[in-house]
Amino acid sequence: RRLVADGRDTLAVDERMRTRRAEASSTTPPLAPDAGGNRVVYDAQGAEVLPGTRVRDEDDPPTGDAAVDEAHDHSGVAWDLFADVFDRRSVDGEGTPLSVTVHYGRDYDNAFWDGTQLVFGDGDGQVFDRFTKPLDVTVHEFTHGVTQFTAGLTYQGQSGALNESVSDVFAAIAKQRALGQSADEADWLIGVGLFLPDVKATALRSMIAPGTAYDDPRLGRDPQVASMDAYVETEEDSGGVHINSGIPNRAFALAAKGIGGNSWERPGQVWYAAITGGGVTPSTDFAGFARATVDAATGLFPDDASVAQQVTLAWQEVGLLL
Ligand code: ASN
Ligand code: ZN
Repeated sequence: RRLVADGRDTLAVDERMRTRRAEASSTTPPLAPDAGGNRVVYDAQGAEVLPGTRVRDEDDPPTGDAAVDEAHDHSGVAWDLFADVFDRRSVDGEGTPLSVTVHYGRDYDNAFWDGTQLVFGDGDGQVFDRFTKPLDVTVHEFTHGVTQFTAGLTYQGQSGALNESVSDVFAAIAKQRALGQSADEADWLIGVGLFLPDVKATALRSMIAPGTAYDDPRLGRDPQVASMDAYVETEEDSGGVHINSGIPNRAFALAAKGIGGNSWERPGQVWYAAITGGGVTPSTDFAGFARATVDAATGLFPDDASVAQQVTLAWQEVGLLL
């Protein structure tokens, strides 16, 4: 399906979107069967060479390869989240086809956005299962693409931790929307299902309780921090981008719960407006990002001051805007 990209008639597109919304409000299937816009999945066949061999186009049927089919389905959910909820087509907002490579490397324990495409390892089969398996991991990586084309947050220190956090925020939003869970019903975990069963890990990260996702001899303990008083200064991990992202992650989870309802509605609109509205730039720090979200909340909901108030309270809870 080549949505808007090749200019196919928009009536048909509108009709499909309406159908999808109706389905979501009634039975809320975890994955809409017609998810996605214009995806191309490639197979690296265990090499670390990109993009690899083209194996599944947008309109092709399932291949029977779990990683290929999960990558197709989950990147479709990411595409649809941004298209249907935030009116954004693909990572660049221009509907550019999305390339996704699976079976990258051998026992490869990661997934990433390389600046142009998504890439997924198969995991080592001892600790990590396939990185295509959890929906939210794919949405996290997709959102790195969105951030690159919008706020452009530099992947180092506080701006890097914000880049990481924005990816977790939209990952959580996508998961909650797929499950039909409100902010209060959600588990706020990222990467459930990524770890193999005997690993002492519930997930990769917890947005509501950063630092509590795992504690296993093979992994160590979840190093994420939950507030500014615990901010970690380090040279590793691009200045602790996956550690300090716990701080803005928790701010979003608290804001969403404080605002109430579904995270993909008012809270998601506020965070999306912040990253696309010009108030967040490549060098924005935590305090600047916090102000941008409060400004976005005020701008989007001028008649309901409680939204900006809940956003402010959430940031104060993690040690910002004090
Ligand atoms: N999975 C990691 C991430 O998206 C890969 C990386 O970029 N370090 O944050
Ligand atoms: Zn990331």
